Amino acid sequence: MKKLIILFPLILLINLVLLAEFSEEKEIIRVKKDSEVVQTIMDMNMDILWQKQDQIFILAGVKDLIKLENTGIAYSIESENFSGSEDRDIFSQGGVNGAYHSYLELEHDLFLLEHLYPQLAKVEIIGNSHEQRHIYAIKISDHVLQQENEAQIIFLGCHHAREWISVEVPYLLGKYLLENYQSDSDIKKLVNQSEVWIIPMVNPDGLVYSIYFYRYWRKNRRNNNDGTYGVDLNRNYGYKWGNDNIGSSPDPFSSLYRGPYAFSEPETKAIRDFMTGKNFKALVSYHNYSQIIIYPWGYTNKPSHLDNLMHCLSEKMSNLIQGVNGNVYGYSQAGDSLYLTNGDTTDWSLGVFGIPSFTIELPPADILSGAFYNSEINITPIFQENLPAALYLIKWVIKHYSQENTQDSPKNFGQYDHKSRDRSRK
Ligand code: 0X9
Ligand code: CA
Ligand code: ZN
Repeated sequence: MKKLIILFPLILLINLVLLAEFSEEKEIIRVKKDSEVVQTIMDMNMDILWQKQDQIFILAGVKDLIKLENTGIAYSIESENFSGSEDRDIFSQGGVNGAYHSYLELEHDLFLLEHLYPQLAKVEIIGNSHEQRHIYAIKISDHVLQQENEAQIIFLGCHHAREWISVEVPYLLGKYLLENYQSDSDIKKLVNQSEVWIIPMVNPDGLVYSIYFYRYWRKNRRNNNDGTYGVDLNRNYGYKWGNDNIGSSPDPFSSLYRGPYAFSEPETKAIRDFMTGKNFKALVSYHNYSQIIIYPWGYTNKPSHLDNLMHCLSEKMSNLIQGVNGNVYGYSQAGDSLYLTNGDTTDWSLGVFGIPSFTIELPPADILSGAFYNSEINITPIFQENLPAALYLIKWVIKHYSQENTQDSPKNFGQYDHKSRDRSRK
């Protein structure tokens, strides 16, 4: 009996340790969708992967499963059905994550670009992650070492660790501009008249963790000192941060944990300080998956003062993307269609700098087509289909902000101002 009494707390302790140990392993679960279930899941801020018809697929940790059990919502574990062949594919071409960039490979390749194109490319370290990895930016412009009065635009990738394709698209954009500068007069003109800044890997610690330990990791690797790790960097920006708990969580365990305060993370702080010293005129943040272009606001479904402009630019980009491989990328205001969130990059860049800002959710379209996985052979076509849209936006910032157009104040967007559109049309 005595033994049992000692044993009980011990078992409890072991269980707690095990729970903490495994708290980062998550399962893909499926629940039947009805309005009550949806509400419960939203309230719990669970990591929704995909919904269709009467089904919702969720990435759920131990704590989520316990909560679900308590609510009595029935679920089935589906993880095995999604450990797809795409995953095995990615290791086929060597390197730690196949043809995708690891942190060290990106570092190497960025410095290689600088080495090959010293007149046009300059690598900068804009900050360090929790685990002391560098956050790299590459500037692409003529007279790259000088600060000229040119239109600046920024492309970001990999806020979320598991979204590997979001590193490749901005990196390949930079490489393309450099490699085609001499031979393509249009590219030369773009590069000469603008400063393109690319930060392909905002979350290096998370990416490393996703490669070596847990493919579905989303957040950074802050030690939350309660057995959990990570802040969702796309909930940690300082505009309407923590506005409510819809799509953003105060719970460190959650995949959508927004951190203890706005810009608590070295990674988001690096972006903030970097952008504050510049004069960017547009921002694109690449994510995946969904094939959709979304623009602020995300914290509310009310339209912003740039709603018409961002709608028009998204429409144009969507058409350009579709023109390449026929893939359809939808577009709309984030809070209007996808889901409400707060503290994301684009709400901050619109809210603080007043610039058109876009989240481009790269392929695949849905979880059945691979969710966070894109086969290595799709890296190039995904980049290619996104190239004309990126070039279009670079052209747009040049057109609207070149010295010849200095009379254009950021609040006067000419044609876009007068276009009124029907917001109910989708
Ligand atoms: O939830 C996000 O951070 C983004 N989607 S993802 O699946 N890549 O995680 C979308 C952010 C879009 N912005 C807002 N909805 N505010
Ligand atoms: Ca220049
Ligand atoms: Zn993302």
